[in-house]
Amino acid sequence: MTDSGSTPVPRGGHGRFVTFEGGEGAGKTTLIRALVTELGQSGREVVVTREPGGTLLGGEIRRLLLSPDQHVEAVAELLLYGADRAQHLGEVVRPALARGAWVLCDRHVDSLVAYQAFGRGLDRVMVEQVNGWATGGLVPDRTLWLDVPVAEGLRRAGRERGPDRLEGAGLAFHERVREGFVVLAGEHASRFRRLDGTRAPGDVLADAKMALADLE
Ligand code: T5A
Repeated sequence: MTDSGSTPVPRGGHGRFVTFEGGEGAGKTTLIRALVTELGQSGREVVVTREPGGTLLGGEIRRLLLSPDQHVEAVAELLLYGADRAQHLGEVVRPALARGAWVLCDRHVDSLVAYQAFGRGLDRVMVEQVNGWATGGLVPDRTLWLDVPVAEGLRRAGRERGPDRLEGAGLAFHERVREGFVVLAGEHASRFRRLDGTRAPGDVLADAKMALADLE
């Protein structure tokens, strides 16, 4: 799918671009792992990737962005996420879609709006522009938003390791991020599906499969 007016993206076969969004520790990685097994059973190619960090260049950007010791200006942060995304779309996502693969991407454009516009308070138009430059107008076919209460997500995320730079940004910041996802889900109702991330992993997987059924 492309936004009207942008360059059409060549897509072969039945390529599908599915993104997973939500606050910290929402269970995206856990869900994606379970979905790969299910989706791969039909013999289709499934590509699992993430932002930031889905490429070699992106891995370096991710390290800089998430290091708790690194001070990053808000606009620099915005542009680094944008740079990661542009590289990732060109190197991984577009080629996979052109081959007809399903691409499961842990975070994408909606994280930029939720974190950098709603969370950091950067101008939303500027944030959307960065997304537009980075993606060239490519829009996910479906976005699964795993919604969990902020405190629960932070508790889960911090259980196995100390907080990274964004996880340590404070409760009020993460409440604004969640509000961003609420707004985005309303604005993009045709591609967004809200999943209750507090349900057991097996139930979240069943909900996700239902939310993707019409893309098959
Ligand atoms: N960011 C990213 C921006 O600010 N702008 C952007 O444009 C982009 C793309 C990325 C950071 O960058 C920010 C957002 C982030 O702060 P990250 O490490 O990729 O950093 O952060 P997360 O995506 O939040 O990764 P997490 O690993 O913290 O969260 P997940 O993947 O959502 O959660 P997951 O699956 O690892 O699960 C976390 C824990 O919860 C348990 C798991 O076992 C695990 O212990 N769990 C459940 N427990 C109970 N019930 C369930 N249903 C569970 N599912 C998982």
